[in-house]
Amino acid sequence: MTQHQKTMNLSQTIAWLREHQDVLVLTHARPDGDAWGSAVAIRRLMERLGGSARIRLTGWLDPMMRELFPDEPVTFDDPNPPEAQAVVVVDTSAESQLDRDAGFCRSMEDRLLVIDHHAKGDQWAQSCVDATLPSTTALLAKLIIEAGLSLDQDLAEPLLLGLATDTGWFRHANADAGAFALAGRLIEAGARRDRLYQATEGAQHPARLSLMGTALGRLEWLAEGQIAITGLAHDDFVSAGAGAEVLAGVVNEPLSVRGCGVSLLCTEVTPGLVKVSLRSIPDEHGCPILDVAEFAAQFGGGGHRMAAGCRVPGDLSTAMATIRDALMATIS
Ligand SMILES: [Mn+2]
Repeated sequence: MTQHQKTMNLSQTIAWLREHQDVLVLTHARPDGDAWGSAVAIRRLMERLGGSARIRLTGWLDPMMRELFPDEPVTFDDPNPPEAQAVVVVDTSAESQLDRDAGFCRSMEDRLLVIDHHAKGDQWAQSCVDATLPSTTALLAKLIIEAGLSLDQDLAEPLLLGLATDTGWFRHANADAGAFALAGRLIEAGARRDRLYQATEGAQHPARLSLMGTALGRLEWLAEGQIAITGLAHDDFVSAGAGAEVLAGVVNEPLSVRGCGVSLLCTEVTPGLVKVSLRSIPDEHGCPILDVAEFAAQFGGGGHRMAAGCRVPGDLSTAMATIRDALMATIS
């Protein structure tokens, strides 16, 4: 993973999009609200620019999120290798997050464009990355405006989905003045925030509460309560009858405790492989006590300063011991 050096500006990116037809839109495996919103928005943008695009997803997409845009042409977990004249990858530039499409993307690199807002990722021949923005959809909004298109409901709604979910519905530190200004513009353009909120926050799986209860019951506090860590083992998921997809946002819960600045949630969905989600919030000086993206990079992961992820091999207790040791070594 390397820091992005130079990327295409908005007008170069629009020019690239205008030049390419029959575009396949990819995003990271198990798309979240920003990934799905970005995929829908770029597909609709391509259509406005006179091209055509279709979306290919891998992993799992929340059915409620799918239902927000039910008419979008999407292939899901298609085992056949994709075919396309050109490719746009949204909301990630990390090869590892592209799962089994990573090799395909490298083979298409001369006809591939990455549009992303993550500070760390892999280098690509063509990319438009702005890590100062709270969501990939915020970058797409800039592109749409740059292209001289008006924001209408069809474009604004998927854009607001990504902006709202990546900012934790405007609660996280990345919900800056620009995020609120863009939200106002999108709502003015017809984006229905109540519909988006209901689909993302008001439609949880019952297993979420039982897994969350187990995870919160096991919370460990490190560094005098500044760091919270907990985990769920493979057996926990088996008995709950659900996977980690029902746990979105649960990692943030310990951050509601006074003095807690970092939270880690370890999940062993696949036996012997533990996925770690990391979150941090700024202290009184505006700095997180731990740059979680930097920490996750030790394990080949990545993300933002305040939200990151990585994978650690081993069963839950082995992986958590590894993480605990690394945490203590990092903050001491
Ligand atoms: Mn994002």
